[in-house]
Amino acid sequence: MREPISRFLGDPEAERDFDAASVAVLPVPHEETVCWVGGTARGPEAIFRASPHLEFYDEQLDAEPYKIGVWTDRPLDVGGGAAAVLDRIESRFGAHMDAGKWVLMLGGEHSITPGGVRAAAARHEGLILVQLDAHADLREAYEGNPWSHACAMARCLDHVAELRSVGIRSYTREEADRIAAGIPGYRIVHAWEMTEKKLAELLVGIDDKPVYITFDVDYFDPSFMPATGTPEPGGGEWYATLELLEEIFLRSNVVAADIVELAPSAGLHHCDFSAARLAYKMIGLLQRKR
Ligand SMILES: [Mn+2]
Repeated sequence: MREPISRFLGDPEAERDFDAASVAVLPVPHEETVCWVGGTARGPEAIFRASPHLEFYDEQLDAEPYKIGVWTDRPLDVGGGAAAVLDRIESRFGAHMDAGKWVLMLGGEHSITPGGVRAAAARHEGLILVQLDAHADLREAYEGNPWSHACAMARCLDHVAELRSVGIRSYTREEADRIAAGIPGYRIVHAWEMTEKKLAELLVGIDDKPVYITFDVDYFDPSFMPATGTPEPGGGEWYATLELLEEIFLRSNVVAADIVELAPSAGLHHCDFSAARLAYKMIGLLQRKR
């Protein structure tokens, strides 16, 4: 049994201490309301374990993103129920933002996102939430629980001015009715309509605005990312996704992000590696913007 790796990028030389770091990685191994296949509590650890095997040079960006300074927090205490966890996330996330850090939260299930969004929205007027996901997550409650991952975006809408959702390909009649009735500030690009034109429409009005990116890995096609609780066919592809992220980072002011719903599975270590690569790509895009 190998020792657990509790840091993103692992190698201490690839990190700086808290004061010198620009990025704070916040692991939140929260898993409570999963519907089918579990394992997201082990997501942060799996990403950490894969991350030292990344090439620290990014060949597309011609840069070494770790040089921005990446510090990893201790895993957040996820005891005491969802509401308590969200309060704890908001507090820790907010403290890192107040210390001038760009926060990257690693889940855990998607229900953690409202905690980070609350912290970011309190500090950035007019925050726009960009959601990459297979699921709309707009239920008011799921099995009586308003804090379920199936309600994550409904809870975020209480705090953000706008929500832009992309890659969506699964939701309920209730959510469809809600979308059809019109949600203020909401734009959706379904997975089957991810054309250049539609994606351009998705990003109208983001220029220079504060943005929080929530990245549910089930956004990706399950042929590429099978290690997630509810893998929906017909999802996003790697390079097109990087282009979309690049556009968002270049045009807006991305103030924080999260990557959620990785459910590490034996034999699918490429998924852990891909999630680590995604995290490192985001840090690289942040570094280039700065
Ligand atoms: Mn999802």
